[in-house]
Parts: sequence; structure tokens; C-alpha cells
Amino acid sequence: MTQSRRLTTAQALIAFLLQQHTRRDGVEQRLFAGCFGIFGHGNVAGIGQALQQMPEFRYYQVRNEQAMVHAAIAYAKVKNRLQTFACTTSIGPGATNMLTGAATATINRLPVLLLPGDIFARRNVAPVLQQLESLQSQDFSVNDCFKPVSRYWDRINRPDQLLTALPEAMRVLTSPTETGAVTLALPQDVQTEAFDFPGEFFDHRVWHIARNRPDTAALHRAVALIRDCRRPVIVAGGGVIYADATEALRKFVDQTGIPVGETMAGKGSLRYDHPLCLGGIGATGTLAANRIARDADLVIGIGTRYSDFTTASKTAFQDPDVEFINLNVTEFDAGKHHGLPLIGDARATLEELAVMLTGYRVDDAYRERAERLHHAWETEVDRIYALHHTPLPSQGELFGVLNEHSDPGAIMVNAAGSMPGDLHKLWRSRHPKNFHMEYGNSCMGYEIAGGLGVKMAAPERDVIVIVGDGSYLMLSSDLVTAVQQGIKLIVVLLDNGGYKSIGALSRSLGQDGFGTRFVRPRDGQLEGDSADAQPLEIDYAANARSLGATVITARTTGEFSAALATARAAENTTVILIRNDRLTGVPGYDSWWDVPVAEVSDMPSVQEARRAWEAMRTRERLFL
Ligand SMILES: Cc1ncc(C[n+]2csc(CCOP(=O)(O)OP(=O)(O)O)c2C)c(N)n1
Ligand SMILES: [Mg+2]
Repeated sequence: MTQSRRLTTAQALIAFLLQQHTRRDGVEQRLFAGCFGIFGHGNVAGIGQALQQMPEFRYYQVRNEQAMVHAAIAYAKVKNRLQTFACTTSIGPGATNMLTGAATATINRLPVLLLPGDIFARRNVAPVLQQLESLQSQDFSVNDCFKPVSRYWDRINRPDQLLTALPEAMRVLTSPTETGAVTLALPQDVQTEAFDFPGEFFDHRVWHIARNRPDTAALHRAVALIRDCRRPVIVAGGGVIYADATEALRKFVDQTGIPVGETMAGKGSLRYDHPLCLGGIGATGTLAANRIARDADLVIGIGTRYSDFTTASKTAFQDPDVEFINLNVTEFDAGKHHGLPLIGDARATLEELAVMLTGYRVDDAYRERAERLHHAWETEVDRIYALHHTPLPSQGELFGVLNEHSDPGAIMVNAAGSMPGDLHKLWRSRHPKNFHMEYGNSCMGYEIAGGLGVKMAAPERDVIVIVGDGSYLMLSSDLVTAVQQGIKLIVVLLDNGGYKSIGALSRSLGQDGFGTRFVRPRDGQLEGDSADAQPLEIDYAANARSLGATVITARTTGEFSAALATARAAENTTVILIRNDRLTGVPGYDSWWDVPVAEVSDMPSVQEARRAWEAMRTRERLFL
């Protein structure tokens, strides 16, 4: 027995977190890289005091609580979920500002430890500043809102509850199947209360990340299915990358000849120039991937949760007898589409399948078709990269410049707007971390905060944040943090005068882009696509400069390319601002996304869109 330690709840919590480690493939690392936070009365005397006393657990000041959660999960994503951050807030709005981040974490299956302050456990001084009062129960606080967006939630009402809560919280954070946001609500008084914690609670702990293998009978059934099918396709999701299975996937593809489409989180699973890499699949997918998917009789999903973008709202796979094999660490995902579940680690299972499939190859004709589609797609990307749109450049050609003139080892970060769809199609991923897209929650405002986390996780790489004007206006304040910490980002700010993506969506629904442009109202109404609308003059350059960033304004693709070179050489976080055409988009390629259209409308364009929608609806499959 080691000696007990008399510590406050907050001190014990931090001392415990310091000792947590993960280990996979013989490599051990600290689970927590530190703590992001903003102090208020709900945490300054508790967690704040503990962090001050224990500088080994590094504290990073940020500007916005949502942003810090996004930075934390971006870090975790780059680290393949083996490391993350803790996030501390005050009570009330500081805490609820993390809700969106919590949802982003849990939707994307990325670990983060949230430590919102909470109202007094002893209650006698209630209602305290920022306390939500309830007639129903004195046990309610705003932190109860975290329950549905957390994979584990607890409230620490007395110090010794840490002894049972923390190990469970760590188990969930480090579990590939259960991970997501973990919330420990910390009443502000309890944080400061002391207890004699058993010494061994603070021993070095290692959480071994298993590479589980699927049921043997299921593997045999999967092999039989693969040997029997004629047109298989692999859907590679984020799980391929988190499991560090990209090399195993490449070998599997080389051996079997099965082509690969990639989800948003899975893009980069296979290098873009592999002849069987079909690129993005689904609603924002390539013609190559979507043609092969349409005709596939067997879909092998690896580490994918089959979001509606991946399945093109269940229209992507049209073979009437299509079947699914779902290789996933999570039983929940493995069971989707009535698939054959291979519940296990992507890398271990792919290696095992490769051995069991010795001698198997797809027909030459099928492989050649996939390769032809791959090459045709590369030609299409070249076309869009060289569009030379005037007077303003198109977004697609700017992405061409970025792709071709950024460091091949760079990480590109994006999340929302018209960019994810274009990038999913156009970005040529040269390594598994090249394409960092938050598209589970597609949360505007993730970009700069996420870039911060990415750069902290991979300081040796260039980090290129691509952010729309809409997202920039929503949440860019952590540019200050990048400047403060010397965490250098290259931020590409695309000014297209508003919400281009939703404008295009609105137009496709017959609604003329209503409410999607940054224009002044006329007669109390915001105009849509009318040519003489009065644009807002927003000085983004001055805004970014005022936060400490270096700013370069570019007008043409040539200037843009030069600006990128300058930004790459710069030491300070650099924002490249460029206006681009708001109407020129990258087309869809045999794909669809179900956004229901108004059933009743006075507008003929809406009625027309409704008819088209009803026709497409009939293509949605149930996979029973
Ligand atoms: C937090 C949040 N609010 C709303 C949305 C819905 N939404 C998706 S894209 C978009 C517009 C984004 O505008 P911008 O960043 O300028 O990108 P653009 O569409 O112009 O490419 C909106 C409002 C969202 N994804 N996230
Ligand atoms: Mg925009």
C-alpha cells in the first residue's frame, strides 16, 4: 500500500489524468496532452488551482469553449484516438458552449474529456450566478444537457466518487467502440473539497488498445461471399485510418483487385493515384466510385458508419441483390444494412482475410473497368483544376492550386459549406492524414479551432485550414490562440459573399437562394439571387489582422499560388483571403442527397423540385 494523498477533488483529478497512458502495437503515450480551458467562478478555484499547482499537465488558454473541444478532437483524430485533451469550463454558458463540441466528438467517435463546472452540491447559497432553476428538482443543472451527446456522463458530488468515475471514464475514452465525449460535471464547491485518496490511485496506468479479431465462422461466411460475388467494392471509412490499416488495405486491394471508394473520414485510406482508388463515394463522390457502387453486388464497408452522404441517402447501391459485409470495431455499425458483421479491428481483420482469400482475384474485365474509371476521374479533376474562371476564380481551381503547391506532407482541414463536397471529389490525398474533414457534424466553426488541434498533434507538418466566410464569421477567435502559442496555421479564407452551399441547395429546391447571401435587406426582405442585391462590405483582412494574423489578399490563381508560397515560408499564422465565384460549383456525379422539398407551394420552381424529389425518393433502398 502506498501512502494516501490528501488532495482536493480537482487536484486528484489532474494527478490521475497525468498518469493515464494508451498502448497499441508496442507504442505507449500519455492519454492527455494537456488541458484547454477558460476559467470562471465555476472552475477557477478548483481545476484552475490544480492546473496552476501541476504545470506538468499543461494548460492552454483559449477564446471559446466550443472551439477548444473542436481543437481537442482534431488532435485526437490526428493521433488515431490514442491521445486527446481535457477541457475545463466554468458553470452555465461556459459549460453549455461545449455542447456543440460534445456532439461533434460523439458523432465522429472521437475521444475528449469535458469537465464543465457545476452548481453547488451543498445548495444552501442557490441560486448561484448562471444557475438554471427548476421547479421539478434541485438536482437539475444545464450540464444535464450533455447526457445525450456524451458516451459517458457523471456528476461528481463528493470527492471519493472520483475513485469509481475516473476509471470508467478512461475505459470509455480509450475504447475504440465506445469512445466519444466523456463529461464529468464538477460542482464548484466539490472541486475544492479535500479527501485522503489512496496512493495507488495515482499509479502509472496503461490502457491497452486491442486489435480484436472477428468470429471465425463470420470470417468464413465473408470469404465465401467474396469468392461468390462478381462486382465487389470496398467502402473505406475513418476506421481504416484510426486502426492504422491503410497499408493492410493497400495490400488487400493489390491482392484481390477490389476497388475502393472513400468516405469523408476515410479519404486518404488509399493514395489517390492507386489505380483502384476511386476517390470519394456517395452524395459528394466521384463518377468512378458512384458507377462502381451503383452496380456492385457486394459492398465491403470497412470502418464506416454509412452516413447518408456515403450511401447517397440509400440510393448509391442499386443492384437488387446487393449484399454487405461490414468490418467494424463496433457491433452497432457492423450490423447496418443487414450486413454480415465482421466485428473487429480493421488491420488485424484485413490481414486475416487476405490470407483466407489466397488465390482469389476479381475478374480482369471488372478490374479494368474500375481502372478506366479511375483514370477518367483523374482527367476530370485536371479539367476542374484548370478551369480559369473569370472574373473571379472558381473554388475548384483554387483547390487545385492548394493541392499541387502545398507540401505533400501537409494536412488540409475543413468541415462545412460548399468546400467538403468539392474537396471530397477533388483533393488528391497523398497520405492518410492529408485530408482532415470533420463531416460527422459538419460544424461551421470547426476549421480554425480544428487546425489548432491538428498542428499541435503534428507540429512538423504544414496545416492548411480552408474556411468559408460564413464559418469564419461564426468562429474565428482562436486565431488569437494560434498567434499566442506560436502554433502556425495557413488559413485560406474563401470569400464568396455568403453561404454558397446552402444557396446552391436552396436553388436546387426551387427557392432562389433566399437568405443565403450576405446582402442588405430590401423592404425588410433578404434577397436571394437578384443581380442588384446590395452586398455587405466585410473587411476580413482587417479582421484577421486585428487578431494578430498576417494577412495576404489574393485576386487571381497566380496571386493565390504566390501567397501560398509566402504563407508556407512565414513563421506567423497567415490568412490568405481570396474572393471566388459564388455560383460556379463542381457538378454532382450520379449522386443524390435526400433533402425533402415543400409538398405545397405557390412557386412553380418549388413544385418542379418536389416532383424531381419524389422521383428520386423511389430509388432509396431499405436493405432488409
Ligand atoms: C454550426 C452550423 N450552422 C449551420 C450549418 C448549416 N450550414 C452548412 S454549410 C452553411 C454555409 C457555410 O457558409 P461558408 O462557410 O461561407 O461556406 P460556403 O457554403 O459559402 O462554401 C451552413 C449555414 C452548419 N453546418 N453548421
Ligand atoms: Mg461562403
